[in-house]
Amino acid sequence: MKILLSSIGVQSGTDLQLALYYLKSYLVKGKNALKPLPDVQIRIFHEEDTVGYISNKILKTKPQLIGFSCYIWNIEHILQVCRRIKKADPAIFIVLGGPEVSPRANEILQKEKTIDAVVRGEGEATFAELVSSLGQDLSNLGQDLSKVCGLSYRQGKVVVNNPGRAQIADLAAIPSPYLARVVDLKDKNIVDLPLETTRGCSFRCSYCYYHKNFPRVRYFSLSRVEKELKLILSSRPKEVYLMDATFNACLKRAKEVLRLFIKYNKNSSLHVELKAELVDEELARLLQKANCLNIEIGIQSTNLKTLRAVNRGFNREKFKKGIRLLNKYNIFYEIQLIDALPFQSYADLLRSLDWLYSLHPARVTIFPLAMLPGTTLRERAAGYGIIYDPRPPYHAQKSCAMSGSEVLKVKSLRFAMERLYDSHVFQETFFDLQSKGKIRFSDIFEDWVRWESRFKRRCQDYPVFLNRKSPEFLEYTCRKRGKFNIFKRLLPVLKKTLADYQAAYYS
Ligand code: B12
Ligand code: SF4
Repeated sequence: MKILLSSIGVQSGTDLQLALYYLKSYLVKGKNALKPLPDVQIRIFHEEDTVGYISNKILKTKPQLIGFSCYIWNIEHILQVCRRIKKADPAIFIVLGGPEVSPRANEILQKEKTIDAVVRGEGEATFAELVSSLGQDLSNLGQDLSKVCGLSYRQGKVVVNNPGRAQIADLAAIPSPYLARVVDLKDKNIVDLPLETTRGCSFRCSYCYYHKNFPRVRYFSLSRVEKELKLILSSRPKEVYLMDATFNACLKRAKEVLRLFIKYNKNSSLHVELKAELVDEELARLLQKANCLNIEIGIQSTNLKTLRAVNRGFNREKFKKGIRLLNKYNIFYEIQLIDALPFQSYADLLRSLDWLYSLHPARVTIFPLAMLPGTTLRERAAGYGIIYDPRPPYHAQKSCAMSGSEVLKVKSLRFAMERLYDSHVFQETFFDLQSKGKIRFSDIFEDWVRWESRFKRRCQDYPVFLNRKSPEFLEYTCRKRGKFNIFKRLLPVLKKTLADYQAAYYS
């Protein structure tokens, strides 16, 4: 059978969609490989590619079955491509899989007559059984698919949802796409490489879907991880992106993986998601040595009522200690908050910012709350007064605690954080305003949001324009807070930073 596995990537994402390579490895390599071997190609598109372009490219490969990997960022685009493809060639069997469609399988099959089946949850075994049930050249099409656990499909006008499938007990059953040479590491278009060292999450955050797809934590053996790292690092990718939910959930293992990374690293950087509370001195040192340049730390909120409502733990003192250690080793990381979570008011967000910036973080950002299909929070949305866009990315528009205009204001706040902190031009002045002028960080941001709203200019060099205007903002906030003497004290420092910045970037 001729199979095409495809997806549409997101600009900020990885060049390689790991899910598709796992599916292919499982079909054609290892002990579960199908006989006779199907012809499996992988083709990944970009978000800027048009529906026409993608459909034409796919149709040219003359597939009999297409499997699309679906996420919040590509589902709408993929459904349009499916409609175009099915219109051009109704004989092609189209299967969807991925975290966006797993919880929506029934709804999608009801609405989209172009989709023949949806694989729910972990894909490798279900997809292989589906392909094998359909038979060589789709010769068994119309056969009974009711035995394929984890599959939803249309039989005539009825949508059938088969029982779910238990997760693969031993991850060794899935051949590594790297070690099995399914990934072409010489491909110059692949500059960053994704890798799973574990699958699943033991936490149960109510806004998250990942733990629903993979409820139990399973580990790939360390010897396999070592072989994978040795191989992929020898191809000198720019970055290795670990897909593990909380990389340091098991501290001992995280350190072992870092040691392996350090051992084989030639010149790559590492990307991980961490829990700050679980960072100790040795981990921080290893992260630095491993050239870990991209660390995501989800805190989501510092409001205990909010955290309880979304089923997340938080230990303020341990968090502070973890951040101090990352700072001590000069490691770059991003602390992530989410805006309209249950009980989280705009004022709560500002309080969180006051506390987080007092830790001198590398970077803080606020994400919009996405009410993901299949999550507990989405089921309970009404109870928290959360109104959200029914279309992806399902952003919350308001809640009992945060009004619609406050949700919109968070966007401006996020921009203020970028300009006043992340860009570094104002960072020193920002800390001085707080320590010498006794102005709260959150008041500085609030003043900036009001001050910035007067400018109509939104051209490409707007950030440069705002940098130039930053002394005016300093005066504005100092006057507003009755601290004009502080303005006079801080102005020379800001002017010098601006001059240095301009010299560095425009000389
Ligand atoms: C890497 C990543 C990203 C990358 C991009 C991904 C990429 N490859 O380029 C970045 C950082 C950009 C990103 C961003 C976001 N992400 Co993200 N991300 C991930 C992450 C960590 C890894 C995805 C992955 O490859 N996993 C490994 C593969 C093997 O697992 P899988 O994708 O689930 O695939 C398995 C099954 O789903 C199934 N399957 C998948 N595809 C197919 C196809 C077929 C045909 C079949 C049969 C089966 C099948 O089989 C696979 C193997 O078992 C996941 C969490 C996770 N660890 O999975 C979240 C995740 C995908 N992200 C999520 C979200 C919500 C986001 C954001 C909205 C978060 C935000 N803060 O704003 C943004 C959106 C970006 C945007 N611009 O719209 C959600 C998606 C939920 C959904 N409905 O799609 C996830 C699941 C995390 C979560 N909390 O629930 N993300
Ligand atoms: S948000 Fe992260 S820690 Fe929480 S359940 Fe999802 S993957 Fe696990």
